[in-house]
Amino acid sequence: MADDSAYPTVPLHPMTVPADEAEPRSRAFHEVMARRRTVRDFSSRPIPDGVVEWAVRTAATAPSGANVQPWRFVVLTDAERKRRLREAAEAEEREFYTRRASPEWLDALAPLGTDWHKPFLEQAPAVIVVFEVHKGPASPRPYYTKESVGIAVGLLLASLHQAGLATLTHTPSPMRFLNEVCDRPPQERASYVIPVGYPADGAQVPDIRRKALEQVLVRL
Ligand code: IYR
Repeated sequence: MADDSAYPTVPLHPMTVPADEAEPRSRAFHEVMARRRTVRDFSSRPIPDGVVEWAVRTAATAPSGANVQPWRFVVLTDAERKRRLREAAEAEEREFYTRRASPEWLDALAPLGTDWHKPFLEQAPAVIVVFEVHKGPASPRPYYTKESVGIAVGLLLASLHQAGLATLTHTPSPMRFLNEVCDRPPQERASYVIPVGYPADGAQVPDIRRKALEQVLVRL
């Protein structure tokens, strides 16, 4: 096909999956992903070298509005830094659970058994804080920022999960304190705090179910 477009292009090297392998591969991927659970109880067992870096590389393959790639991933492993993170997050969360959250919101959270205590922020060997990068001295205006960063985080969680690591998508609110804890400039705005590690021995998770396909899929 002749390339007469007005912008530079390169050939696509598509994934080639034989048609008869597409469904079994999709099913196998589902079986891996369906075993992911949000974990709140972490072991101190170290994360093997390179896994977090590969997961961040994978996250950074996400599509983004105008290809601005408006994300920053800050990985905290230092004990003192994690202690500061926990202290600041617990102060916000105490406000949330005792004042800010509506009774309706607290009811919705009841099956998860969460409260303002966040020991996992120190127990997990690494905590990844994900920032949206907004317009600033060295960063262009992003588009569809929340969507772009959300997709990247989905890929991050999938990569860590397939490597055998557990994650928690934690959302302290408000998150401004994270700029100071993570030494980030004001155009960066934290949107996820993700402890990563192996689950503690005997870790328990809430007895909750995923919706069935018929509840989430509409075919027209
Ligand atoms: N940010 C609080 C509350 C919380 C909110 C939702 I929505 C959850 O799914 C879980 C927790 C916390 O992290 O405890």
